[in-house]
Amino acid sequence: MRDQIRSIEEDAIREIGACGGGKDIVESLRIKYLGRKGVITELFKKMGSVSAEEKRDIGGLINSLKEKVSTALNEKMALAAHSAEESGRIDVTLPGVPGRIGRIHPVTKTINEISALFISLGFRIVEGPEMETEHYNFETLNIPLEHPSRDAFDTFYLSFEKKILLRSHTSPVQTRFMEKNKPPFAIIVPGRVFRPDATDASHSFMFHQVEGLVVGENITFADLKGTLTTFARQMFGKDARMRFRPSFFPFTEPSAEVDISCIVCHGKTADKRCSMCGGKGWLEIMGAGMVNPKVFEAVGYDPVKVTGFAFGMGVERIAILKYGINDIRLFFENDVRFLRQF
Ligand code: 2NL
Repeated sequence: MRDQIRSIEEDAIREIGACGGGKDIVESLRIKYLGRKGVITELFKKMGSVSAEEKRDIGGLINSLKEKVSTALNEKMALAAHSAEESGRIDVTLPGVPGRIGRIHPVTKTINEISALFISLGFRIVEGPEMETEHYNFETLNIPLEHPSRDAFDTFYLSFEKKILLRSHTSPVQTRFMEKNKPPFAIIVPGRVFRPDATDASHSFMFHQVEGLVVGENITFADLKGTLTTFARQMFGKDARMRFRPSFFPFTEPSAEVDISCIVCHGKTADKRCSMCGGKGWLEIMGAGMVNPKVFEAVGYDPVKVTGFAFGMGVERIAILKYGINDIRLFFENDVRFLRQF
């Protein structure tokens, strides 16, 4: 009896599995196995001749067989109901459903665009570690321990004892580069940076920077203005006007904030209702300056022989201005309704 149950199970599962037909054929299999005179129904009838002590076990085996066959038949029936043959409603000449294709993240896209532009001006791309030492993140950049500007950068320590932290700017990649290379050179350094800022529409504890550095003999502020003007006009439109405002960074002297004329109102009417600049007429796009001689000394360059200019921009800020985005958090929420617009 046990052997018979096992062999019926094998036959039934094989036969149902191999069945590729429509509802009628599946129904005929159901009658064959579970119908009033079906194979499994017949097994139940044989229970009368089973000894009293075997009845429980054998009964259980047949019930479980019935269960399995019935499940397999139901699945086949569901498939058959949907099959083209059965419904006759599928037009096989219709085009297929296209697969969903991923796309480049707007931050990556903006980094790629900025990089391509600087490459066309002769710059090389350099990258470096996101985990930094205090020495490279601060000391080589003329940000000593007691300097007030260190507060804005004093950032995520991975080990306070070992003085290792998440970099607050990509500048340390540039001082590392200077230690290993001789001028002249022009490099840009894109990458992720971390700062202890409270999150809101315009701040994030993690964002991306592109910094740039040009070092050689007789590099002047005129080179800085020419290079950054070329960059800004290609990025935001050839009619953009430039403004260089005096500013302060510990690693540059003199330093400047770089503005472009508003890309929405063009700064001509200074309309307070302008959605972009609010009537200021200008948009800040980056910070820049001539490399501070102290930085050159820290990496072993002679500041009498070489000069250079440097700049740094926030990638999200550039993308926000270029695409008219109103909240930096959108970049990091991974909502495809936002991401697929770029
Ligand atoms: C900003 C301002 C700036 C630099 C970054 C730099 C790097 C070296 C030497 C001197 Cl190795 N300067 N970088 C210079 C001026 C401004 O960034 O607001 N960034 C978001």
